Amino acid sequence: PRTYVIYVPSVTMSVGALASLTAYWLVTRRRPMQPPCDLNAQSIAVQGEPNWRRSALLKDDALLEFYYDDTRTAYDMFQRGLRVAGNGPCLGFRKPGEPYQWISYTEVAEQAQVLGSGLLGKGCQPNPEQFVGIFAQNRPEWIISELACYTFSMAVVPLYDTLGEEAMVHILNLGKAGILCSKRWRMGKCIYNQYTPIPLAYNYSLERAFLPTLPEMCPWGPTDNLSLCYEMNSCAAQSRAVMPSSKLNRVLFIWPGKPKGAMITHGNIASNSSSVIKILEVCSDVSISYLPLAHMFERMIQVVSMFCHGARVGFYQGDISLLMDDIKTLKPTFFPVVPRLLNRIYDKILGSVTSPLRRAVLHYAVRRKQAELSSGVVRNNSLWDRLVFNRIQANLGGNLRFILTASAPISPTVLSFLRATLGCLIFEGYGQTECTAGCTFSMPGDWSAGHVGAPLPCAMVKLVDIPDMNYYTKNGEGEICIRGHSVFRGYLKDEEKTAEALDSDGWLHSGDVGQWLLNGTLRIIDRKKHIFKLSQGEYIAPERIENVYMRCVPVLQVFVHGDSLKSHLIGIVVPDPEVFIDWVKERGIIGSYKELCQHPDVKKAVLEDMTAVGKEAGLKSFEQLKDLHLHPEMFSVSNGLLTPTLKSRRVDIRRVFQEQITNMYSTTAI
Ligand SMILES: *[C@@H]1O[C@H](CO)[C@@H](O)[C@H](O)[C@H]1NC(C)=O
Ligand SMILES: *[C@@H]1O[C@H](CO)[C@@H](O)[C@H](O)[C@H]1NC(C)=O
Ligand SMILES: *[C@@H]1O[C@H](CO)[C@@H](O)[C@H](O)[C@H]1NC(C)=O
Ligand SMILES: *[C@@H]1O[C@H](CO)[C@@H](O)[C@H](O)[C@H]1NC(C)=O
Ligand SMILES: CC(=O)N[C@H]1CO[C@H](CO)[C@@H](O)[C@@H]1O
Repeated sequence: PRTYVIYVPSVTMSVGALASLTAYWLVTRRRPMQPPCDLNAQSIAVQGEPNWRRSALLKDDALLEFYYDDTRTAYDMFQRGLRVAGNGPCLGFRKPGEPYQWISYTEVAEQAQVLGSGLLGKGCQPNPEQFVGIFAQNRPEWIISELACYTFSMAVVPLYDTLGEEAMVHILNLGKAGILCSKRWRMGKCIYNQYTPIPLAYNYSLERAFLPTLPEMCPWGPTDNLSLCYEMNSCAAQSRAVMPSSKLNRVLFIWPGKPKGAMITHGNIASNSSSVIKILEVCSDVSISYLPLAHMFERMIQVVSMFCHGARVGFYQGDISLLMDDIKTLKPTFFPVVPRLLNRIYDKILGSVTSPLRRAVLHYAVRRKQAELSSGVVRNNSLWDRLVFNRIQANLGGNLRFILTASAPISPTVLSFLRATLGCLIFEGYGQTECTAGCTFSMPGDWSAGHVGAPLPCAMVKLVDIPDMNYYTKNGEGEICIRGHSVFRGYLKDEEKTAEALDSDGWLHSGDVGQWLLNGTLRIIDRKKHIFKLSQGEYIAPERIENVYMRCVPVLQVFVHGDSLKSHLIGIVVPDPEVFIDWVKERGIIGSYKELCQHPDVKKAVLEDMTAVGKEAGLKSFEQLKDLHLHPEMFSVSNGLLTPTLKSRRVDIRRVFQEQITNMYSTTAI
């Protein structure tokens, strides 16, 4: 199910054929999409400050707080969907090889109320100080549990296993949370054993809690007496009146890898999502849920464009290798993605075209479509779609209207290629949990790549100088700071970290370095804290890795480099002149210091030694260098590669070794 088949018939054109094709083109050519604002001026300077900008979609400096007057919380948004769709399908799930089954909006709302009443019966308090952890895979029950909390003003703490046990227990303890946990998750048991102030439901199978199979026992459907529903139903003797969350009530999100709970309010959610609604001005009707619900990005997409409009969300079967099959069955119109997945689709498409002729046709077709795109035409019914691309589109269900990519940068090549081949709108967003996932978003009609669009209407973006790194706002570069309705309220019970992230004027300091482009869009150019993500989403702290490698005998200095477009690390190593020649001699190679630095076998020996040391020190495989360049000259203050405090000037090292870095990435297999 995961192979992409590309069908490229050889095209022989007679004059007659050309004429009929031209006629066909005239009929099917779509009018270019009208962008919502001038694409050469997508953001506007605030108070005459060119580095402080807001969306060009706003009339003035007043930021957008909500879109519909009656939807100021995530609860309101669901209620709006309920009014629009009523008994229409809301949440979908499927068993292997079967079609999707749907739970309606009405059922979801009822189940949420029963579950919420049950939580109260179990001792939870109906107020925003009550936290409820949800620890399960993406499933309808996740959404129902979440809505149950919002129905009674409780705060939700999404948990996921890569957070680590310690972080989870820490956060749960901070909030004395109740916890709803799926039995299937191994980690659930550990958490349950360590942490039990309000053990809500470990022994109940969240998986099967609500499936409508035994209506006489419980109308919303348990299948056995250990089911959550049964338990909740008996606790909830009678269902309680709803006490919905208010705008300022919290929803907690945990910062990946660190035990910090970001306090997001319902107002934050309403603002970010309304911004996106405002930009898209489209309402999509089927989406697939497979990205972890504990990540803000995925949560927002669902609350937002989906529930608020009464749309459907289908869940994958829980196995990422079956995702493509789920997509083909569900035929989503909206597909939220992370760049890694788009990269995989791109590789698959290219990999499936082996003959040179087909490849030439594919590339030619892509260029034709890209030319159309640059004039604003997005379609899937051009001649080239018929000939080449519709087969590819069919593998993604054939109904896609738009794709949203976020969470890491995507390579412009991949983005432009897929915009052409998939024939649907692909938007790129930039943001982080602390600003409710969204900060900037690419404008419809702007199909250029290499930037992350303009500020969303709910927030302003300002750049500030970073003298250490040579970024100055006078050059249009600096740290990206965000202020507005989508910015969070701080970290839970952690004033110090909160003060680091939020300054006294309410600006969130993102740690990313950005650059304003002339047309008012933002480009991400660097990272302030020396932490970055690899393309598979792993966080890398290069200095920690460098400290490990410094223990290697032949290594004097080392610089670890990675890139969020790449999946592995490479390095620049300065060998220790004192020991290097002897160390290499022991391995049977003789030469001068400079010669040895160029010797491929020497490089291999150094890399092996470093890998062994790294392994011993507990570096994970993705934290190990996969290639390196041996450099015979020390990094020093005088050659500008060290700071006066003898720290690496990372930006400068990267610049000086750009050529070697590019070479290493082009030769190391991934
Ligand atoms: C859960 O089940 C285990 C054994 O299966 C039992 O020891 C424990 O008391 C149960 N917990 C609750 C809350 O029912
Ligand atoms: C649950 O079901 C089992 C067998 O299906 C039965 O033995 C047990 O008594 C039931 N427990 C309750 C509380 O109904
Ligand atoms: C083209 O896109 C529309 C939605 O915009 C969709 O309904 C249709 O099925 C798509 N066609 C193909 C061949 O993908
Ligand atoms: C905006 O500017 C960038 C950088 O100059 C460019 O790559 C991009 O194509 C521009 N976008 C539009 C829509 O002109
Ligand atoms: C779609 C959504 O609701 N949240 C978005 C907020 O904005 C950013 C774009 O900047 C998106 O990436 C988020 O998904």
